[in-house]
Amino acid sequence: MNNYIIGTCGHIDHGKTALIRALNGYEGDTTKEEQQRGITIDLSFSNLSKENQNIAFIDVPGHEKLVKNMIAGAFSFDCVMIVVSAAEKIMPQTVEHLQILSLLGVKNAILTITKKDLVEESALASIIEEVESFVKEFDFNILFTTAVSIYDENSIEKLKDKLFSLNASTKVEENFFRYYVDRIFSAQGAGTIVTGTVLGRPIKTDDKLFICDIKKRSKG
Ligand SMILES: Nc1nc2c(ncn2[C@@H]2O[C@H](COP(=O)(O)OP(=O)(O)OP(=O)(O)O)[C@@H](O)[C@H]2O)c(=O)[nH]1
Ligand SMILES: [Mg+2]
Repeated sequence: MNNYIIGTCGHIDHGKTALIRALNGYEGDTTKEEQQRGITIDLSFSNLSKENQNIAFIDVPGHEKLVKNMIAGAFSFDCVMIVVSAAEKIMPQTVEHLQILSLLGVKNAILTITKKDLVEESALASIIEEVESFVKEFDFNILFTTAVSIYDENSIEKLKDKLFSLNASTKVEENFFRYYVDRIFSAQGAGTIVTGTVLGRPIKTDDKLFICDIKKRSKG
């Protein structure tokens, strides 16, 4: 199975969660608070698969106060789907998310202009151009740009086809060990023990690890 992780980013209400719902039928905003406020709060994980291809989606919140949750998701993106509403274009959290993703080293990007039904068809080309030229100021490798509306099934099907045509060679191959600490406990004689999830390059028994945050080498 060929796995590819695509994460969303973009300003609040620009249609990230609705786009994923249109692509795979998954409702990301499930908690009572999310539904009452009409915003995404927590990350959601869903997927779209065909034959031996699996596209995993991580949907992030756009609210300015929830940037921490966005960062938590962004760590594992192979590719970011930059979501920008045709009606509002570049907004503060569009910029903030692009800056964060650049800092995190995410390179591959898909630019999706959403809500195209809200603008005149004749204006769309110049909106796409304006947004694209802004995004190009960042150091992303833009795989493709597309304009969609959740009310235009054809545009969603076209996007799906493009997603499945992405080559797994665009997947980021990390050459370093990355470890998500899920649990932490202490044991007498051993000190602090952590367990978690390995991302990036695997390690072997007896390999030495340096923990950058505390500038110490691990034992064991
Ligand atoms: N007209 C129109 N409305 C849309 C489209 N896509 C999304 N919307 C509406 O825009 C609103 C916000 O959509 P969401 O998908 O929740 O936006 P979001 O980017 O996930 O928002 P946060 O996660 O809170 O940042 C909802 O009312 C959607 O129905 C579209 O293509 N056209
Ligand atoms: Mg959302």
